[in-house]
This record gives sequence, C-alpha cells and structure tokens, in this order.
Amino acid sequence: IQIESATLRLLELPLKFRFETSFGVQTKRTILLLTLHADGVEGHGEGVMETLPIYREETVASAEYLLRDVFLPRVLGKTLTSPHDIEGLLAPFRGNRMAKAALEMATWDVYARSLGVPLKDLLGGTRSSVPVGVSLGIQKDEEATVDLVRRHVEQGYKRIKLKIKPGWDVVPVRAVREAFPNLTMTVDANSAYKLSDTRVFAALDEVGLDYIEQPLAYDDLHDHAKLQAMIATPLCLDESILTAHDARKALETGAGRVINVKPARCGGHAESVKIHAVASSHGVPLWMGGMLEAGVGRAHNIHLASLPGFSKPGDVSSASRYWEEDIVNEALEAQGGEMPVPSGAGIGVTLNEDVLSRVTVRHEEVRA
Ligand code: OSB
Ligand code: MG
Repeated sequence: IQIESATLRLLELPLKFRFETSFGVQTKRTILLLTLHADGVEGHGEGVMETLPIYREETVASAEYLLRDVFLPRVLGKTLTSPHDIEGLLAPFRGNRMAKAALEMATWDVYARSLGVPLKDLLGGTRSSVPVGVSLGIQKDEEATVDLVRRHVEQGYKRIKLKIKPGWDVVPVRAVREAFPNLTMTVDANSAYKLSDTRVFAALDEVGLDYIEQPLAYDDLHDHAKLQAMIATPLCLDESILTAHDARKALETGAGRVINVKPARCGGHAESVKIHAVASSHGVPLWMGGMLEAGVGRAHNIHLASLPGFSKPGDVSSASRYWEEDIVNEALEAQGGEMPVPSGAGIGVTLNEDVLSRVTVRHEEVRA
C-alpha cells in the first residue's frame, strides 16, 4: 500500500451528558480525525488526546503538530508492506503514542479496506459482538447515582463502572451496591489516590468490586504493586499501560490483575495485539476501554475487542448515549449488553459528510 495524502480535521462534538471524573468535567470532545488517501481507498483514525494533558501528557495541539509536520511526512508516498511498517517508520520518535496511534490505526483501516476484509479478521478477532458495560461520571448525590445506574442496568449493560475521587467514593459505591446486590460493579479513580489512602481502599475492598481501575499515579507501577499486595480486589491498569513492555512489567511485579486496553493510548492496533499476547500468557483478562470516542474510534475499538482475551465487558457503549448525531453513517448501538462488530470492509463505518461539515472547526490536506 502507498498512502498518497492525508486529511487532518479538528472536530468539536457536544456530549449529551456532563462527564465528571477525578480530573475534571467534560461537556464536549475536541477530536483530531485523520483520513488517509491511498489508491482508491480511504482509511480513518481518531485521536483520543484531549486539549489539556490531564489524562496523559499528550494534547490535541501536540498531536496535530507531530502528525502534520513529522509523522505524516515520513509515511506519505512510501510503499508499505503492511501497517506493521508504521512502527519502524516512527521508531526514531519517543512516546507520543496517541498521535502515532491515529496514523497507525488509519493505516490498518486503509489496508483492510484495500483487501476488502473487516479489520477484525486481520487482527485475529473471533467474536461477532463484544460484551459491553458503561462508565458513569460523578453525579450530584447518591440518589442521582443509583437512578443513573438503574437506567443503564435496564438497558442491558453487563457492568457498571463508577468514577470516583477523594470525597466521592465509599458512600456512593456502597449505595449502589445496596440497591443492586448482584451487579457487576467497578470503580475508576483516574489516578486520584495515594498509597496512604488505606482507609478508602480497605472500605472499597469490602464492596465486592470486580476491580478498582487506576487508583494511583499514572506513571507509578511500583505503588500499584504495593497496593495490590494489600487488598483482595484486583487492580486494573489504564493510564499506566502504554506498551507491551509496560504490561509485562506490571504483570510480573503484580501491579495489577486486569488491563484496560485503549489502542489509541498504546500506539495502535499492533501494540495492542502484543499487549493481548502478554496478558494471555499471564492468564490476565483484558477489556476494551473508551475515551468518549466518535464513530471512527468506537468502530476501531469494537474490532479490536473481538479478540478472545477481551473477556470482560468494555466501555464501548452505544454511540447514541454520547452524541445527538455521530460522525459516521452506521449506528453503533449495543443490544442486551452486546455491541455488534460492524461487518463491512475495514472498520466498517463511513463518514457522514453532512454531520462532519457542521462539527469541523478546521481541516487541512497533507501531501508527500
Ligand atoms: O479512564 O477510562 C477512562 C473517558 C475519558 C478519559 C478517560 C476515561 C474515560 C472513560 C469513559 O471512562 C469511557 C467511555 O465511555 O468512552
Ligand atoms: Mg480509566
């Protein structure tokens, strides 16, 4: 395959809900959308970096700069044997795995479409639908939390994840557990706690959570290993895992017993498949994370989540939860807690030009 040119778009999409986490409140998403043009085929990738470096270090501005001025010029016009070549072409540059992932994932889409096969077939996916749960933001009180959980349980979601932060943790989590004794429940702290918060962890350990997601610092596997040794509930790592090496070190040292994979955080599909192999060799379950993606990123996530190691419900819930109108024509909707894998070639979704024209803040063409 040879990629001739690229379109970089910056989108602003209003969220249907106010999403509060330990690191802030989101009411819209600013999305970098990359389209690659190769002989007669287009492929798409969606960045998950935010405008500020509050989840990880990357930002929309850093990614836009790197893609436009550094990464795309190294790839455009080159003949690639497969999307695996992207890793080598970008190897001189450290980190910035979210920016790299937008390009790598768009290349997988181009490649799969040029072969006329669903992306899942190239990645080793086995399922035709993937189990899903929801990630619910911090609410104003316990009653609102229990109500929101009830609405999503009624829609068939297979697991409910509650965002927590210091001062909003044990009380709401216990309230939900009392209302739903058999619910598969998890919490996600997005790095808001310290190892010394022992009272909170001891209390959460009694609630019967499936796992506690990323309680400690985004870059600290060492303290996660110490915490895991102190509690029975498995820890799940999100922010801390960027590579298969990170996954190996985390699992060898006991820093966690579950991994949340987001291909757009980890440099793309190839690295995610490597993480899948590491986790499988340790017998550790994976699940597909989410970053409030629009249709392109969501479709990529669904294809990757069809690999057998993604055995726990993911955060890939129905697109209609997030958006009045999505940027793709196909409806990515879960039924009974199962999200069907789109069946067309590539990621199986097409851009809705009408919606795009309304949400695009700026766009530019990048040529070899
Ligand atoms: O930590 O998983 C996270 C959203 C933005 C940034 C980080 C996270 C999240 C979510 C939402 O939990 C998952 C989703 O519904 O896409
Ligand atoms: Mg998380």
